[in-house]
Amino acid sequence: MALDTDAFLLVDAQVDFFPGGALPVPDGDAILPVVNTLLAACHVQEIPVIASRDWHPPDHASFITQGGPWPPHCIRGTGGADLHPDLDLPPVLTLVHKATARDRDAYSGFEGTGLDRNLRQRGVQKILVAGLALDYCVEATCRDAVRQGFEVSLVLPATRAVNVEPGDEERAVEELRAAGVTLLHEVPR
Ligand code: VGL
Ligand code: ZN
Repeated sequence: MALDTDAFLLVDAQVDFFPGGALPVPDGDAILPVVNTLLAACHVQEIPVIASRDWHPPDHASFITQGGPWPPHCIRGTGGADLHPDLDLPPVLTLVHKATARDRDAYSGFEGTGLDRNLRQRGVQKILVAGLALDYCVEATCRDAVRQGFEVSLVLPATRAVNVEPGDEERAVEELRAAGVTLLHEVPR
């Protein structure tokens, strides 16, 4: 089976969100081979790849040091904000930077990035989504994509949840299903 999509959106697959990083998603490493399989299929089928990056200033409002909920992570320009080095990224990659302003957080890759316009300009209707973290930025990005009128499929083996509270993952999956996101339990290829 070929990938039935117009674009692949890889959400925040950054060093800080993998085990050993500043805000590690448990078992996050498990997505790497799956995402690489998807990237290979995109290459063969000439499907555009967009990667979002959480891209915070050093004193971002979401950091514990500023009274926010998260340990400092994905500080713009640092190694922790890089995409994971084991990703087989394509030579042409569209990067989207979000949550770049000090005073406000943004979980969705559509928030203040122009991603919506970028996708529409390319005639994209269907989006395939993967990345970290399922219960935060992946969820928010999928919801916004649906809201903007895109057909959204989420590749479950290519995402993992932080699970700050037990059950967050199940809640996120159920809410995405209810929002109209197609949940793929296997890697389409
Ligand atoms: C994220 C928490 C804080 C994410 C970003 O990418 O899911 N989570 N910043
Ligand atoms: Zn963040």
